[in-house]
Amino acid sequence: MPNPIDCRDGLAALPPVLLEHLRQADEVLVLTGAGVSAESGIATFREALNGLWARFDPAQLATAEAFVEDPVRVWSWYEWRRAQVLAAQPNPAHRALADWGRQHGRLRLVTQNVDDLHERAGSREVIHLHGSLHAPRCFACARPLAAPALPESAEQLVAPPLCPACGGLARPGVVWFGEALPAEALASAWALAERCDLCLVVGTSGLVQPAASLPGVARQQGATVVRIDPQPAADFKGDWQLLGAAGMILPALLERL
Ligand code: BV8
Repeated sequence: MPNPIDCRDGLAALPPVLLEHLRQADEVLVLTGAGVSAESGIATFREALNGLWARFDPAQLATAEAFVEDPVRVWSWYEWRRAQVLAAQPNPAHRALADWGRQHGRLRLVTQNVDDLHERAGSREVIHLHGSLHAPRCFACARPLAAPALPESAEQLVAPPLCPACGGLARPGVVWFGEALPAEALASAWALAERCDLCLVVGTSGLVQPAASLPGVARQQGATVVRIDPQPAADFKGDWQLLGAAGMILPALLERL
């Protein structure tokens, strides 16, 4: 694997052969993580805990067990995150991916994120592997529920609303650790990884399975795998690592295609 390419000051160091791969790609899979929303002011998953939440580990809050143990704490954490997303705007990374999708036609976006910033930037048919902050459902009967009005203060503890049909507690419409991913979303993402010829991995630490296996599936069948992140990944098994912020690199790449 070639050394990471420092793109923090622009793409001058980009090898022409990489640009050719990007220009010639027939079918593009883009896998995004929390880093693509970082420049919209949304704390990444492993930073998603400041202020009131600083003393919690996200993986301890993002579980059904944590919700059963303390529904108010878990629901309040998600409402705090949902308020952040509603107050945020898509950033140049989201917009560049939406533009690329419109121009290319055979680019599919698979995200681990639970925000709707890709859609608000104009991306279509986004595959959400880990659900959405905007789609609560009943914890007991799984009926979809309307998202309630947000609490006054971003750090206010609020109780989850009750399901009008069965009286169960509302839960966030996200996939918690230990829960299965939506079967259709995972199957679509897997099929894309098995047939794409370019896989862009943007803003993810690659720690969470099964999403983290998708780039390896793409590489296995011969796709070119390009990672975009300010931090290099020592265990990255793809072809190119571009070091820098997605909000700078993606628009600059798009200009060169
Ligand atoms: C499953 C939704 C099986 C919730 C998330 C023991 C028990 C059970 C399961 C397991 C276990 N051990 C392992 C597992 C599997 C487990 C797992 O992978 N655990 C990990 C921690 C080891 N996976 C699961 O549990 C999955 N389910 O396996 O089910 C099953 C099967 C059948 C039937 C029943 C069960 C479910 C995983 C989904 C968990 N839910 N999110 C919520 O959001 O609260 S995952 C959560 O972390 C996020 O959604 C995100 O998807 C994921 C990874 O985070 P990242 O997006 O990568 O964010 P992170 O902060 O880590 O990194 C940000 C990156 O951005 C960094 O690299 C940073 O440098 C970069 N960055 C920063 N700024 C920028 C930038 N990049 C570009 N530009 C910038 N400006």
